[in-house]
Amino acid sequence: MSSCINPSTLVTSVNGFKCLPLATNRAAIRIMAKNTPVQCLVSAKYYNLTVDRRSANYQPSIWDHDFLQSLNSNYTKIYNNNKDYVWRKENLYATSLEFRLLRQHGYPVSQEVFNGFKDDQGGFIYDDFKGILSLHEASYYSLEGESIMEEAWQFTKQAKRAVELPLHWKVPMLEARWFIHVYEKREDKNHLLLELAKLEFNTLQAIYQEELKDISGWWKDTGLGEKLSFARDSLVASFLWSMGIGSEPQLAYCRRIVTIAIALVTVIDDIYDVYGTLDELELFTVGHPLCFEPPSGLHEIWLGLLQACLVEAKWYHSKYTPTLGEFLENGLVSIGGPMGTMTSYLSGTNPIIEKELEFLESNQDIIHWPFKILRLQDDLGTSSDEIQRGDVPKSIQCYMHETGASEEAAREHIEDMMRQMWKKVNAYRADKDSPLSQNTVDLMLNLVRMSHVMYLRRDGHGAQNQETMDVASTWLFQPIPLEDNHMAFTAPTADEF
Ligand code: LA6
Ligand code: MN
Ligand code: MN
Ligand code: MN
Ligand code: MN
Repeated sequence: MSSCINPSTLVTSVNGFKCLPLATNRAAIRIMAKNTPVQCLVSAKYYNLTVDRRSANYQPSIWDHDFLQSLNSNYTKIYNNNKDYVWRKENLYATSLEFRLLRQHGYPVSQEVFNGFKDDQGGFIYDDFKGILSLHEASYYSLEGESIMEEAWQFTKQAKRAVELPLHWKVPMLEARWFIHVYEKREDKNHLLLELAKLEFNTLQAIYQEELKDISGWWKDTGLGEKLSFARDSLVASFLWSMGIGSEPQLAYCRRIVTIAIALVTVIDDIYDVYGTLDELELFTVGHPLCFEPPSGLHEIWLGLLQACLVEAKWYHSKYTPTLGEFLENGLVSIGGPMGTMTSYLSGTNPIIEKELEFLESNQDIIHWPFKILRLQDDLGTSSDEIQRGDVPKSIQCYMHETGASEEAAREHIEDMMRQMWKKVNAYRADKDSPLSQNTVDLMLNLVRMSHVMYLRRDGHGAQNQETMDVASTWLFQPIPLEDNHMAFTAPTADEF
């Protein structure tokens, strides 16, 4: 029996204090209740017999019943006694940890412990990341109907989202859509501001929709989507890229040209990757001006792209695995870095500046960094499928081949490479002596940012997956519902501003 209630197996540590857990305690009491009566029974059958018995002269217990009942330790079931709300208010990390551990071990603890961290607007007060992380973990122990815990999860989800992809790597307009969604939930929101933001978003979306209808007509006329059954029909995805690269309403022409370029380069890439024989591809590369006619000035850029695709096809057919460095120098061209940048610059800048154009054409290492990020991000999202269907080794496989690293380690290394490359891009962005204007740098960086959106853990460009449909739906197809009383919306007077 004693092994059932061995105290050393029952004592649990909560916040550094030892205490008996409630549930186990009850179990021990049940066991004792079942066993002790057997020992206390005296049978009537032997009542009158005189028996010589030994005595150990045991003294009555020095701890009588009343004494035992009077026991009252400050450390008993400590979670109920801890009313130190000042300490709580100051330490979201410790409160969340306490909450999570108590619930993990089956103790009742109220969501009200977080009340001290709520501000007047219903948000959470925090001053460090550890606190948010701890609150996020705690929120997974919530029960149905616990609104504070639900708010805690919603709140920390935003932090999780921020860690997944930083603001600096996000496309500004897509982020605005998310922020409207978050801001709308705030109790202290400015209704007028919110309504204006929604109207602006919806108006821009309506402009995009008209443009897309128009380009879709052009695309249908080329017949490329239907005739080339082996190739991806990426018109809508290509249009999303163009929206990210040039969001402003006045950049309609830029969006049109960029969409066409990306839809075409996607088809061409499939010709090189999956369809053409090596002989056909060599002919196609040399004779490409016969196949389609890019505006003069873009000839060189397109030729460079086709040549880079051909290099990859040759590597594939000869079963050659380049080093990561070798792959990247070629891969930044085959992914369309220079082509995408030049196309968006020429179609989205007015007037075109000779000095800028020369710099973009100069093919210097300094403008290779954003293109390398584009290539690395594409590989992170697409290379699992590519290797499966047969394709040239991409960054991940080149690095694995070069260093013997596992795929997981290679992916981690490549994510770190992207972050290091962004440091180069940041330095370039801040360089006052750069020949590129802020607008031009933004076009280029938004191309990179779109790659983070499209290829975050998946192939959002080529495979028509749920994530891309969600992006298309929230950004391009679904207007944001206005507030119920939007009919009462009237333009503010000058005084109100
Ligand atoms: C990427 O596909 C592709 F085709 C694009 C058009 C990406 C977008 C290009 C821009 C924005 P895939 P590969 C210029 O992953 O074969 O098949 O180079 O490209 O890895
Ligand atoms: Mn491809
Ligand atoms: Mn390719
Ligand atoms: Mn280079
Ligand atoms: Mn790819």
